[in-house]
Formats: sequence, C-alpha cells, structure tokens
Amino acid sequence: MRIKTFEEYQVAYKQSVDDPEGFWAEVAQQFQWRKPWKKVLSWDFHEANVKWFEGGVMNITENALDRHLAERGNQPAIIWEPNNPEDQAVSISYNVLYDRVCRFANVLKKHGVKKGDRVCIYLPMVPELTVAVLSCARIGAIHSVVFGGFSAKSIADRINDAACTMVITSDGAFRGSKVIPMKETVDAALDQCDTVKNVIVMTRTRTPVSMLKGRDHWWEEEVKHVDSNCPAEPMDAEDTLFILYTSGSTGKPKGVVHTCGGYMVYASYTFANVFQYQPGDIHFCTADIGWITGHSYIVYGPLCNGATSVVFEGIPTYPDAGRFWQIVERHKVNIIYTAPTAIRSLMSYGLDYVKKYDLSSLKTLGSVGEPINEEAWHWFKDNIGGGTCPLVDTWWQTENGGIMISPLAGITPEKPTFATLPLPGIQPVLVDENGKEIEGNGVSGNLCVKFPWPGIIRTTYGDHERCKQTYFSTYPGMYFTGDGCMRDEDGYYRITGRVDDVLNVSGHRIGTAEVENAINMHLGVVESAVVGYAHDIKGQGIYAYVITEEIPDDPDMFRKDIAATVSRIIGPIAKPDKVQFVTGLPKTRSGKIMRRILRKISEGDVNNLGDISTLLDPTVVEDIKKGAY
Ligand code: 7RM
Repeated sequence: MRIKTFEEYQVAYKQSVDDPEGFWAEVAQQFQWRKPWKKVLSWDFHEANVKWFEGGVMNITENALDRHLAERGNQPAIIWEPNNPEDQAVSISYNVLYDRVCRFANVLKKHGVKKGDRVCIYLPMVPELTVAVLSCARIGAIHSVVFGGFSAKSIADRINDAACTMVITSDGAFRGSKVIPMKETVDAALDQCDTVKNVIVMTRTRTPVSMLKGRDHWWEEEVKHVDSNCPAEPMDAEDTLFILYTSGSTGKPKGVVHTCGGYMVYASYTFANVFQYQPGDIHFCTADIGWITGHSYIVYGPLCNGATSVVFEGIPTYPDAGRFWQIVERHKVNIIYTAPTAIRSLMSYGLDYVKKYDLSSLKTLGSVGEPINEEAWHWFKDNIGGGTCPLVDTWWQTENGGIMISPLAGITPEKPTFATLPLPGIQPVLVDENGKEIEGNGVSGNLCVKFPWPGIIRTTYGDHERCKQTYFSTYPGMYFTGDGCMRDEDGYYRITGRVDDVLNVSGHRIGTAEVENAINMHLGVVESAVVGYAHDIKGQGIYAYVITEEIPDDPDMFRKDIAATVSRIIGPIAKPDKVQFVTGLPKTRSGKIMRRILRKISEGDVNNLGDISTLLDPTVVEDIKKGAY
C-alpha cells in the first residue's frame, strides 16, 4: 500500500488506470472488514451514482480504534494542545480514546440515537469533538459537524436540512484571548428547529448557560452512568458516514455525503502515502475538524493508520506568532499540514518567532486549501522545513474525501506552486468551454476527473438532483471540480483557482450568492453583488457592491452594520472586507450580473474591462469606476 519510490508511483498509477478495481481491492484488503465486498465498483456519472465495495460490512471505528489496541493501546492517539500554552497538554492513548468513544456512544444510544439518525456537532477543538465524531460512527449515526465560527442561522439551516435529532455542543469556546459562546448560539438556532430532541453540552469555559429540563444534558454527567462496552454497529460500505456542508455558486450550502467504506479507504491511503507517514510519527494538521481537512487528516486518516494526531484548540497568533512552532517543538511534531493563509500571516511577523524554537523533528510539510504563492512556498520550505523537508502542496475538495493531486513527500518531484501529479486512482482531465478534452502538455482548462475514486461524493443530502446538476452536468460523463488548472510542459498540474462564483477566503469556501443574500437582508439595501479580490494574507478578500435605498448619512457606520448582518446570517468568516456603495450594477439584458467587470474594478484594473457592449446600461460602469459614494 505504501509507495516508496518514484518508479513505484509510476507502476501504481498505471495499475490504478488499467485495473482500478484490482488496484483499490488490494488497498481495501488491508483494512478490517466484517464481511468482504461483493463488487468493488459500480458507477454511472450521468446519474451521479457511484458505489464502492458494495456488500462489504465494516465499521470505521474498528479500523480507527479497536484494531490498534493490541499493538499500540498505550500510544497517544491524540495530543490535545489547549488554547492557553500555559495549560497542560493532554495525551489520550488509543486505549483511553476507545473507552471514551464507547461510553459516549452509549450516551447517544441512551438518548435514542440510532443507525442512520443525524447528529449535529458544534464544538471547539477539544478532544470531545473527536470523541463525538467517532461515537456517532460507532453506532452508525450520521455526523454533521458545523464549524464553530458559523452563526445560529447557519446552524439552524444545517440542522433543518438534515433533520438532526441531537446536537452536541459546549458551553463556550476559548479562541485566542476571546471567550466565545457556543450553547447560546445553539439555543438561538434551536428556536428555528423542531427535529432536535436532545442537546449534550460539554463543559469548557464554564460560562453561564441555559439548560432546558428534558432537552439539555451535561456531557460529564451523562458519561458517568453508562457502560464502557459498545460493540460497533455493522455498516454496509455504502451506508452514510457523515454529511458536511459546503458552499457552491448558488443557493444554500449543500450537504456533501460520504459513505463508510470508500471514504475510509481513500482518507487512509492518501494520508499514508502523501505524508509518507511512518509508525510513531506525530502528525499536526492545523485545520479545524469542522472542515473536511480536519475530518480526513486529523480524525479518520491518522487514526485509521494508528498515528498520533495533534488537536490544537487555539489560533496561530495567540499568544504570539510563534505558537505553531512552539507546538512543533513541544510535541516533537514530524508532519505539519497547514494552509497558505496561515503561512502568509505568520511570514509577516518575521523570523524571530520561528528561530526561538527547535524544529528539527519536522520531516514533512503540507499545504492545503488554496493556491500557495511562490513566496509562501519558499518561506515554508526554507524557514520551517530547513530547506530539506519535502513540501506537499495538496489539492482536493470537500467532495473528494481526500487528497487528489499532490506530490508524495520525498518520493515524487516538487515544483513550487504546483500540486504536481495525480495520486494513483485519480484521472484528471482539462476541458475547454465546450467540454472538449484538452490533451497534451503546456495547456490550461477547467479541471474535471473522468473516473471515480473511493472518496468521491455520493450525493448531496436530500437532493440527489442537485448533486447531478452541480458536479456531473456541466461536462457530461465527468466530475467537474469548479477549478481552473494548467498542466505544464512536464505534465505537472497547477490549480489556478475557482472558475465559478465561489470565493476562497483564508482557505474557507464561501459562495458569492450566500454573501449577497445576507447583505440583501440588511435594512435599506436594495441589491448587492459580491466578488473576490486579491488579498495579501487571505488569498481572496470579499468586495461587495451595494445599492441602497438612500445615500447613507454615515457610510462607514452603514458598512459596519452590513458586516454585522452578514456575521449574524452566515458567520464572521463571510464579512465583506470592502463595501462600495453604487447606484447600479452592470447587468446583461437577461439580468445577469457581470461579475467579470466588477472583479476588474475591485482589483483596480479599470482600464481593461473588456467588452461591455452587452450591458443593459453601460453607463453604470462609469459610475462604479468613479466610486459613486
Ligand atoms: C481541502 C479543501 C476546495 C477548494 C478547491 C480549490 C481550493 C484546495 C488547494 C486549492 C489550489 C491547493 N476543501 N484548493 N486545495 N487550490 N491549491 N492545494 O480545501 O472544499 O474547502 O475547498 O479549495 O479551489 O476547489 S474545500
């Protein structure tokens, strides 16, 4: 399963294309199955139907926990680094994690949670988050983790879409110097939800919270009164493991569905190979478990490989910009997997924060979430990796379950700013506007994948048609990623960014339509249009053009009010960086906003707007260029 040389990569890649079923069956055999599968793969991209390892029976927690107990029961599964560096880190062995998962799984059962039920998890980065996720998987309940930065309304939308019956949260969260309410936000969400029967509240900040009799229960009380034995629920490989909501170019976020068998195989295989994980390695992924990167490379991938995974509660700049490097030194981290936005931000604080710490334990560096610029790539490689650690720029998406295009650390070549080569099993293609495949090297196009892999999205929860429409209809017969991409003379891939109306702000996916809808809910707003613009740290910033009923008396205050509304409706991550008030928006005769023009204006490229003759009213462009008010 482990690729050790470039030649082995080439052989594996070829086999994965010539005989995908044979290739993946061999990989899958290395996991623990209760019953073998009957069919490795059946698929139809036109109907968006893909099944892997059908008929196979397993439970991912037996692979993430039980399987390791005999050999490494006392090895840390998780090292938890709290927000405050002066508080003791907590090491949780596989034995203890197993025990905590079984107990909490019994708590879920006691409250009536059964296989197939949906459970919303809204927690900070505490060990209980991993316990909650695995406990759901243990009993076959479907977890829907919602990132702790989302608003009450976003939580409610997600709970209602999936008809969750249980919520797991905490009283509050520590984040840098801030204490953030969690339960209070859940309470506000639950005013708009009626499927939720029970809420379990873990104590973190011990801030006062309302606890409703009959609905709300303290985590710590609950786990006292349950058995520590909880046999894993037998799951079909194609039973749903989790739902994770992600933004697209239209409408509300979609519930991406991943299933047990294929996801396990893909997350684990990619973890082992991309990072070249060795037994005993300490792996530190700085993402939040609320995003797919955390699901696959903090929880499932590392634990299914028996690794030690660092869970960090805080932020990179608290108490200062040396925090990541302090963690590396303190826990002798071997693999660090982070995002370009974090690297760029830390770069700006200078090297003193880096030099204070011993980073010699590091073996592998990883980057994910957005294109990494050349400067950040070299800074990371040279100053953190000492110029010698391999750096893997990993491209993938929530819908993919795991890494798709990336170097294998130290095995396949690197090229700054390039995700380089597809992993075995991944068949990328570039297509032109008409869906025609662009062959050869030294070309650019829209990135599609023409053959299924085990971690591919199965459906969008409750709305299969939407899955078909979003990913499989633009270029019939292929999965469309929404990304633009170039393939250079050597056949290496470089992802250039989204080609649809999805923004990537600090590695967070945000739909322009979502932000516009939130802005339009603000009192006095008539209409708005949102685009991304190049931002030094965030990668992209959010630029909003807003038409108001009246010229605001105090435009700056109005801007802040709009930001407050967006924060309230979506969450602070979606707040616009810039708001420009305008009297009109550039629209085509059919009423479509020409974002292309707005993007250029937001980047200051006003003399190069291209063809504006198709606009209903070309004069609005002049007004916007002037900066109306
Ligand atoms: C893992 C994750 C997916 C979008 C994707 C891209 C962008 C992610 C890279 C990247 C360039 C990379 N999932 N993206 N990784 N772009 N190079 N290495 O981020 O669903 O939240 O976002 O992120 O645009 O479509 S995600």
